[in-house]
Amino acid sequence: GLSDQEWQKVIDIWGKVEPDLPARGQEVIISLFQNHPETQDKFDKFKNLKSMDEMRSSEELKKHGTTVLTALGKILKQKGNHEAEVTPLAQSHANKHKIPIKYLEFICEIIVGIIAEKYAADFGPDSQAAMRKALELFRNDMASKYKDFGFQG
Ligand code: HNN
Repeated sequence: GLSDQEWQKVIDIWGKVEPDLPARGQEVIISLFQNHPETQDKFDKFKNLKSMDEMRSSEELKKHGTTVLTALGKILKQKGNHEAEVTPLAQSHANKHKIPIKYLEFICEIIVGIIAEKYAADFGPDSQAAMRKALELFRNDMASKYKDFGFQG
């Protein structure tokens, strides 16, 4: 797990990101689709978006980015006691959306990269390491739930 200090770093940086969730969420989803096109195929509602322009002007995509980062923020704020948040998410992402754990790795890496780019002054090496640990914990717990549900992930 993470130390109290590490969790504090995670909470602090998330506090900087939070006022900009729609913008950051949009960037995260677009970067995910651009760098890992196979992830876009998991969304019926976004399959039709081809060009960068179409992605940027999709209010639906921006809204989904906000949804994803809001869900992630709620999880991070639980500081590891996130069973109540993670279980339903693992359930839908395994059984309904069929999202491999690999895709969670992709998005976590993109999230760290975008925070580093946009909040460099507040996201030093220690904060970055703490955030990586928190995201890894989230992924591990998702993976363990996936197993319970019999989804290979
Ligand atoms: O659980 C649900 O189905 C509710 C909608 C939702 C939420 C709250 C989804 C979601 C959907 C349904 C979208 C809809 O119908 O509006 C789909 C198709 N996700 C996906 C697909 C892929 C996906 Mn995710 N999500 N999500 C959330 C919340 C959070 C969330 N999702 C994630 C990844 C990496 C992928 C693969 C492309 C993802 C993450 C990392 C998070 C943050 C905890």
